[in-house]
Formats: sequence, C-alpha cells, structure tokens
Amino acid sequence: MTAVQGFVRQIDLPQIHDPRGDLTFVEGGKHIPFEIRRVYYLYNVPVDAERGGHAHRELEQVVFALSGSFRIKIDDGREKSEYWLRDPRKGLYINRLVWREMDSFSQGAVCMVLASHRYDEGDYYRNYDDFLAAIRVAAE
Ligand code: T46
Repeated sequence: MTAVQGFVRQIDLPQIHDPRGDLTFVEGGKHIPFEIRRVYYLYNVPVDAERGGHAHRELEQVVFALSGSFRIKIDDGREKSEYWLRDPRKGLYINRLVWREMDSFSQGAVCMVLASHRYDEGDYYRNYDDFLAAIRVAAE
C-alpha cells in the first residue's frame, strides 16, 4: 500500500522490534486523526466473503489488518481505487462519505477498525444511489 491523498490515506504506526516479538501501539490524540470512540474487529471471515458495501454520513475510521490480508475497494463518488492491507503497522484512514467494499480475506485474517463514533445504523448509506446523491449535495 502506498501513501494516498484525499478521502483515504495511509496511517503509519510505530514498531518496537524485539527478538521476543514485535510490538506496535496506538496512542489517542497522536496517531489517529480523531478521538477513538469505538474499536471493533472482523475475524473468522470466509475467504470468499464480501463485507462493507456502504458509506457513512459522519463516521471516520482507520482499518488495520492485524493478521493476514484483505482488499478494500474505495469509491469517493468520482474515482475508484483499491488497497491491500497486510501490514499491522499500516492502517487505512477512511473519511466520511466514502463507499467501501472489502473482500479477498486470507485464511485467518483479522481486521481491526478504530472509529470516530459509536455504532449508529442511521449513519450508514447502504444504498449506492443514496450515497451518490449525498456526494452531489456535499459538493454544492
Ligand atoms: C465498515 C466496515 C469496515 C454493531 O452492532 N456494532 C458495530 O460496531 C458494527 C461495526 C456492526 N454492528 C452490527 C450491525 C450489523 O447488524 O453488526 C452487523 C454487521 O455489520 P455490517 O454489515 O455493517 O458489517 P461490515 O463488516 O460490512 O461493515 C463494518 C462496519 O459496519 C463499517 O462501518 O466500514 O466494517
């Protein structure tokens, strides 16, 4: 994954390398560009599963592959891009109003997400046309 601009960007975390094993940490107010109000993780994901398929009105998130790998397809309503997460030190920041789809999970992959808000189903655009309409309004 390379550094990107705009609606998504790479977040690099520190690594303490040690013969006993590596250690990476996240400090609120330092590494993540929002106050962390929720942490959740995806695991036991079948290799042929597709997750995501939505955008958020307000939510910002940083997504990490703590173990294994997976693909995130990003659509800001104008351009599409895709990123492979496979390094637990490198997260993908995803801003609000960004459509995301996740697939190609490796066996045993663990996806951890740091989120700016607590869970609220009302924050989701789960319909792509509704998302595009919101993008148009935001651009006015
Ligand atoms: C995102 C990707 C990366 C909760 O009750 N609390 C939570 O914090 C979350 C995230 C989900 N849920 C419930 C809502 C659904 O009934 O868990 C169920 C599955 O949620 P969803 O279909 O949204 O899961 P994903 O993996 O498609 O999407 C999730 C996040 O919802 C989303 O914000 O960006 O992971």
